[in-house]
Amino acid sequence: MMEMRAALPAVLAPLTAFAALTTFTTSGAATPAARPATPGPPVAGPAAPGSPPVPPGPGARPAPPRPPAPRPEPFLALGRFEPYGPGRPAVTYDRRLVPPGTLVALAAAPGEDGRTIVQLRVQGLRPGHTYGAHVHVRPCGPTGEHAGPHYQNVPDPRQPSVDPAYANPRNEIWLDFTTDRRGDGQARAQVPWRVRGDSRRSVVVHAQRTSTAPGHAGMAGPRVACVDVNL
Ligand SMILES: [Cu+2]
Repeated sequence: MMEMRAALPAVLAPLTAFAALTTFTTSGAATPAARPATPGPPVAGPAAPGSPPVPPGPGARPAPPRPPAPRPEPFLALGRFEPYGPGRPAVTYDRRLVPPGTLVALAAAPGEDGRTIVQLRVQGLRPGHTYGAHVHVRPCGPTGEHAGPHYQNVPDPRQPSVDPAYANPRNEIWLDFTTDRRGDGQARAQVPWRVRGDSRRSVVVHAQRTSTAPGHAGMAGPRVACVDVNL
């Protein structure tokens, strides 16, 4: 992922507004941004006037300071789609629709207000083509099926989920995009909830636009590429 620094400005340009919402690392590695430094223990100051210190009783211990709640971490990955290899964070399964070496940028921000924002940008895919894309429950693997089904905020009791009441862009994170004449495309999704549980997820790119029809909702054809994401 490190070799693409020269191309980063072009890939990142549309992410500027998104980046303004939060703080990202700009390293080439698909690692989450560093946590902000946690405050150290409070420093004892002088006692307030008129309040003499109360000596602790025998055996009494001061309550340990409560650790701050973990802050949601923003995520930014930049790289190239390549055929699957262990540890490779951006994988193509279809060289025709996602040629090896094409560029991808993926940003995700689990907002502290409970929202989740995900933004995807690609360069050099097939021109003038509409791709489906969604957050899936597991990371990328040797085949597209390894990513499992779509992540759903409210899980559909019937799987595979093709009911528009559950398989929709409000209960899932959809990132469909249509490429321009150069094969560049982008998508942004915002949902008013946070992804729960294991943070190792993926964005899977599909061959077609995502269907919303009953019995087909959420389906978008073969899985042609995958990018790991921490959400
Ligand atoms: Cu999908």
